[in-house]
Amino acid sequence: MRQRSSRFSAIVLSLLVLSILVVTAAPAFARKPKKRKAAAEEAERLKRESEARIVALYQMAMARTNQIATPSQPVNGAMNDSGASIVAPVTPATNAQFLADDAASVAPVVPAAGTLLISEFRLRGPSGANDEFIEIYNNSGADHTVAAISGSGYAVAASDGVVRCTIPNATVIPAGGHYLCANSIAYSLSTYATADATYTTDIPDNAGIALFNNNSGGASFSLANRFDAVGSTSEANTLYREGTGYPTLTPFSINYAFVRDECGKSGSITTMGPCTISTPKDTDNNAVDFYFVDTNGTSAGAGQRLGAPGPQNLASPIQRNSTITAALLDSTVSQSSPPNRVRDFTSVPAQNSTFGTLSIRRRFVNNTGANVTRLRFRVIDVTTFPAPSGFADLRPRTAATAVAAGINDPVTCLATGAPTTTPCIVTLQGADLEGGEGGENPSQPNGGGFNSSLAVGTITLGTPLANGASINVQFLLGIQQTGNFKLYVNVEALP
Ligand SMILES: [Ca+2]
Ligand SMILES: [Ca+2]
Ligand SMILES: [Ca+2]
Repeated sequence: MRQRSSRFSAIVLSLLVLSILVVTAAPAFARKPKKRKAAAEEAERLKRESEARIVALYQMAMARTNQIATPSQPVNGAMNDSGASIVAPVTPATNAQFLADDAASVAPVVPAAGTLLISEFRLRGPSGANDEFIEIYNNSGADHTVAAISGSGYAVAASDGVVRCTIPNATVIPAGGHYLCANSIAYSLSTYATADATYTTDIPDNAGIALFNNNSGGASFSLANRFDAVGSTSEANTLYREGTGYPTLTPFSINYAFVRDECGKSGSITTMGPCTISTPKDTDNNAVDFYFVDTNGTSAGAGQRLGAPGPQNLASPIQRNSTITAALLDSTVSQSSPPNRVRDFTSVPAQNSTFGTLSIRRRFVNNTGANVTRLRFRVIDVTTFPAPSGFADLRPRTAATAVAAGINDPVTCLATGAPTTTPCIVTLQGADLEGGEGGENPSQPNGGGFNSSLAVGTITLGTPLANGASINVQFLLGIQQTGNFKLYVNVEALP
């Protein structure tokens, strides 16, 4: 086996931002001043709502051991929000100047396929065959109010045609937000995210599932009425899968999930370079849109990579890459140098750090325009188990609070330093692997991986991060194998 020195070097961190601004125009009503004012207010509201999500990703690292590289070239790449579309609200016809033929039928508004997606699911878990959840994601770019074409809501159904969950009419799923459906008999991740709706009828392993714009069932469960579907290659009913389906899974009761790709590399451990997306991918081909993760890096027939389930519900933090931005802790030195990155060679095998750790430090700025009451980061791309030789095997861990001295960055010092002028000392909050240590769920005894989340526990409703304020965060990565590495995260925050 090749001997590796464990000196990480060369690094890159670039913050890539591409913003897309889409403005929808509201109809102008010119009859009366009062109506003009209302129209102007409506136009402003629509404009605000339709500011498209800006996509930002951090290239946190790409490093090589065994050599000290010169400061790396930033890896640049365009980002695009390929899954999003802007849906303008339907304007009520209350300002019509005359009435059309009363007898004319009005076609019902049928929500389009892709507006809502099944973004993550599993049909079994550590608590057995009923340890199931199905996560729905609002991909429309605007808040979505549930309005079924028939029945009392939208339906999550399995390929037996039986409704498992109804998302009730009038439910508002925020733009980029989620809705969580789970089997209450054995769902084991309620400490991570409680279900918004529950059911008790098991869904068989590898069966297809779909989301429809009604819960009437029968002929109303049709392709035309379907938002999205995901099933395995062994699912016979094409209504309940997209493409040929994901590879059939050997059923083990492990802590697994199928997760929609949010980076654009379909869960590849070895594909380096920037992510091309940062929201769930939907090419209507389950096999490439989803990848398999579990907390032991198990090979169960549908791909193998260390990671964790991450169910999200109506109250979960929402991706805020565009408004919570990252900066180097100290921009006067390279991103591969302390205090921006610190390599510790101390071997601690019991903490998944046989070859030591890598600490990555960043300052995050709240530009959301409001208090942030919850902040966490989701790993959407990482080199981890089972990384082949030449690629680092990284295990995101819970980081402790730390202090960094000798900061010469005037912005960091002004925002967070003591004193507020250079040189200053700053405190770093440790990003906490959600689940993982301490018997939490999902337990990640091997450390985190794909789809794991890391929280900043000091930001709460009672102690929010004010608009314009900064917080310094330390990410800690255990190293089980040295080599080239990458780490991309999405910012998730409330509100
Ligand atoms: Ca099941
Ligand atoms: Ca789809
Ligand atoms: Ca999720």
